[in-house]
Amino acid sequence: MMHLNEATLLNNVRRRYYENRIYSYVANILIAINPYIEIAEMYTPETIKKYQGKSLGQQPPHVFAIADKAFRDMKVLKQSQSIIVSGESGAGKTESTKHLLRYLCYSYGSSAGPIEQKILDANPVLESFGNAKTTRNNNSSRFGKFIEVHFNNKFQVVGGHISHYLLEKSRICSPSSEERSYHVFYQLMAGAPDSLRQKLKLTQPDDFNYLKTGCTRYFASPASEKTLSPSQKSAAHAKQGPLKDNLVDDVQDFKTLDSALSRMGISDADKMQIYTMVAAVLHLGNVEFEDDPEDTRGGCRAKQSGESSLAIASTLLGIDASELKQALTSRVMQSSRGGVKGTVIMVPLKVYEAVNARDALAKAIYSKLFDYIVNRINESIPFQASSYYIGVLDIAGFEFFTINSFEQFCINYCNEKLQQFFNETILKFEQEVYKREGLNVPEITYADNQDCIDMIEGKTNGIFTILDEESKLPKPLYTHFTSELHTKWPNHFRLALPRSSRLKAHRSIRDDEGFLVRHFAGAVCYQTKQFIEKNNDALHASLEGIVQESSNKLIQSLFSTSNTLKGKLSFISVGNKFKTQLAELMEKLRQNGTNFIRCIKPNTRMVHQQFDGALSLMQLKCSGMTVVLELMEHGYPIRAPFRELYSMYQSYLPPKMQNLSPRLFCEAILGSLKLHEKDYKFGITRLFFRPGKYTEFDKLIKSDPENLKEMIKNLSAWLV
Ligand code: AD9
Ligand code: MG
Repeated sequence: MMHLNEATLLNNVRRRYYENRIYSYVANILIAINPYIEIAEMYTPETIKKYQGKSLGQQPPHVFAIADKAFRDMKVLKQSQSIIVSGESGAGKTESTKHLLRYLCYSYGSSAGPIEQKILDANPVLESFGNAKTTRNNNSSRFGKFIEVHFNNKFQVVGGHISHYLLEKSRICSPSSEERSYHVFYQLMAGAPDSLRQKLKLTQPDDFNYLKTGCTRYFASPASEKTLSPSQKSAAHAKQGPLKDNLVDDVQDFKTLDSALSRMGISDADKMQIYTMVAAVLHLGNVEFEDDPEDTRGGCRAKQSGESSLAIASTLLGIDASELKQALTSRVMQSSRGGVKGTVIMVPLKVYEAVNARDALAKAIYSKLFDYIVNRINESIPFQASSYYIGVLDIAGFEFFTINSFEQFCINYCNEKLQQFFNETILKFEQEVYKREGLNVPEITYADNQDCIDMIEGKTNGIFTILDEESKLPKPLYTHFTSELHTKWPNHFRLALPRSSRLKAHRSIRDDEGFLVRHFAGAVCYQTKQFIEKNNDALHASLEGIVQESSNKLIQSLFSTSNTLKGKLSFISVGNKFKTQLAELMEKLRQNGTNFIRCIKPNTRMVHQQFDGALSLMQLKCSGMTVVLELMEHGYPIRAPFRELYSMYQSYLPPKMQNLSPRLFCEAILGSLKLHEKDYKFGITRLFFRPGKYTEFDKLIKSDPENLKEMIKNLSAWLV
């Protein structure tokens, strides 16, 4: 491109997108536009072969080219590599990740084939338990992951490792009306054999409180619909017919899940335990509560109508039904007077407290099950023989919705860190190119976001710390937390009150109900209402106690490692855990070589061949691409190897002048044109131009015959 700026970049990717050329490069960064259609020839084994061992640019831009670059860099530099895939929900991160893994396993697998199969099998398993239909994506990952493919010293795949981040828990108990809970719930109901469904007492999604707030339809392909039983079919059609998505099909996906689990070495008995936990969560959700008129202290009791669900849930969880009932409707506390521990007392819970306890238990079971599954996957792909690895990061991009809560806060914090890393890396890369090419260019600087990161993660007054401190108070209040925040960060550029004048959508938020953060990608207003609950992962002690004593071995082991102190109200901070995980991840990223893929969603309707310019530009901005452009603007953004320029312009010169070496050819031309010396620089292998100057150069030669004549005259003199 002759000019490199926001407008030309947008226009270029748009034109390419309409020609089904969904991949483009800016420097070494791959931009991938979601085509929303299978472009089959793009991912065939033949295409994979074309990219093997080729350097970037030898073949058209492709996600495979990035995978191969990472592999070659690992081999040559003897350094592990990361591929950071980012983009908003539905932009194509997970699909790109799958293509990367397939490429690596297919191209550089060892003779121990089953290992690669297991690495690839991890995907359907993770997607069953961690993906859901949302309004933005029918197969949306509700967790972040870093998948490492490990290689031995002969650079063959020997194993893998998955780290996962921030599974969205609110979805387990209350998916919103257009969305679904995690796929596995529907897959079990639509695809499990009758005997299994009977054993787990699973009927239809509509029969379960945790599913019926959301969209209860199955995903079905025309083929799989035939295998649904009549009752499932009528459930599926009850609202608006089965959901259609080429890539998601609940009946088929259950089969895929089940066989992937088996191939991973998970026994039938273990699989049964896993499915049992999933069903238990649903039955638990059907236990409802009402005020207990006989309780003088205003407590509640489980509703009669939910008795059978309570019985089923306790059987599945391996705990006694009456103990479960008691733990859900009351909490054990130890009175203490003057520091001396007194008697244990039972405090009855109000209806809303019992509901919270039930939901907390369901969330804890499901999220620990998810941890367990990731562990089992990791056990099946050990990597003792590893020398290096290529890690692929698939994590949500910057988010701002009408209402933003703790989840968005965590993900945007993560994106601040990744953005900082991106800037550092790209800047370093640019400067390395200049150095390698022997250009004497002064240091380039860029807008730093360290102040925003400090405000969020700082040890003493960081937002996470203030939140944790609030949670440790006897009566934590989100309004108090919010005021504390504003008191501790007065007049800070990054933090503001959510004034209605600033953000129309937040008119309903009072000053003590929220805060506004000016992130690198824009200002986001956070509603703090659920920050305290969402930041606390602990169960109350009585509940923790009974699950730890479950007769079900899996449940027992899932809860045994918990750091809850018996008999004490404990607090496990989600924010703090994420902060630590992220620090570990950043450490890995800093040690590795880095490659970036920016995924762009061309429209919100999830359709083929429709490019919304404003939407796409916004994403290019949020992914830091425009910062890259700015960065390059300060340097020499347009560069071309001498031999390339030679072949492009050779024909404009008289034949006797054409047999110069490419470098001499370039020097001769530049020397005879009237370009300012500041506008270009000669590197060792290529010519660098200041922004806009290449166009001038091109025009001088091509579109002005007088100029060309003059140049040739000068050139003759120059050559003499
Ligand atoms: V989320 O943050 O997990 O909600 P992702 O992961 O960014 O999101 P995903 O990869 O799941 O998005 O892509 C969304 C959908 O776009 C897929 O289900 C496909 O239907 C479609 N897609 C994405 N990339 C491609 C592609 N390269 N070719 C064809 C694609 N379809
Ligand atoms: Mg995804």
